[in-house]
Amino acid sequence: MVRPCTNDYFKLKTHTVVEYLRQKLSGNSEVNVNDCLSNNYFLARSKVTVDLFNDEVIELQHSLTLIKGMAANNVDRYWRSVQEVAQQAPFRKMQTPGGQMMSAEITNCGQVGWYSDRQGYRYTHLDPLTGQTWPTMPTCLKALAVDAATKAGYPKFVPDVCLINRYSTDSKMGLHQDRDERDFTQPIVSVSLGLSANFVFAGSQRNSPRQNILLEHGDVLVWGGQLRKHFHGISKVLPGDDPLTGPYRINLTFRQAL
Ligand SMILES: O=C(O)CCC(=O)C(=O)O
Repeated sequence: MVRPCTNDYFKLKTHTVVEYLRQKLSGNSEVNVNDCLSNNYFLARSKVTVDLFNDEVIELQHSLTLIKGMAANNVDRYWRSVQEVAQQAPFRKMQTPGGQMMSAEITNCGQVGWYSDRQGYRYTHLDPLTGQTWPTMPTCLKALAVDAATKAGYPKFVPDVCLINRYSTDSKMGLHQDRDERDFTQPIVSVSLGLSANFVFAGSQRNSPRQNILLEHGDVLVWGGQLRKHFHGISKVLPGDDPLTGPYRINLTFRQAL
């Protein structure tokens, strides 16, 4: 079902203005009204559909799809699974090849895990911290990623890794490309839980024009196709105390790496 244009426009406009005010009030000095207005314009031009499961599927650009609140439904199961993974493979800070510490804490589940240290960015079969294989990807998390990818037009996506980022409110993630995978025809599926964040989506160059996308609890963002290697990052996590995750934002990034 495609919603009538005027409703979409009104709803998205209201949403954007409310979020702008929320970000301002919570001290996000980086947010500016032009970003919000252009985001609003951009959103107003997006195609919004509501599928059979009542998920709101917003095509922000061709190959960049936001599924609002999709993960909020079974979130207790997802959250339990994240905690079980973290018991076996604890969150830890990783180093960039250049020697800087990343500010988000990271773990993984799946056939491989994404890892970074002075030797470079790569996928490993064993967790260097524990010496064990990475925990198996929980079935419910894999199913969520496959469903989201299918809704976004990638029915063949089978993730073999889920990178889990844990952000406190002073964590960020600089603009980067995901390019350690073998098959760039497969998309990225990114799930947000807990505190909201400003996700920055740029182009094929680091200095390409940027789009700010507010990611809230339960949102799932999928990108692929021509945008698969576009630069992206997290500029700000909004302060708060989330009922599920407390002072953290959790991001689950599913990829087909092998
Ligand atoms: O936290 C996010 O939403 C983005 C994470 C990300 O870009 C990554 O892990 O490569």
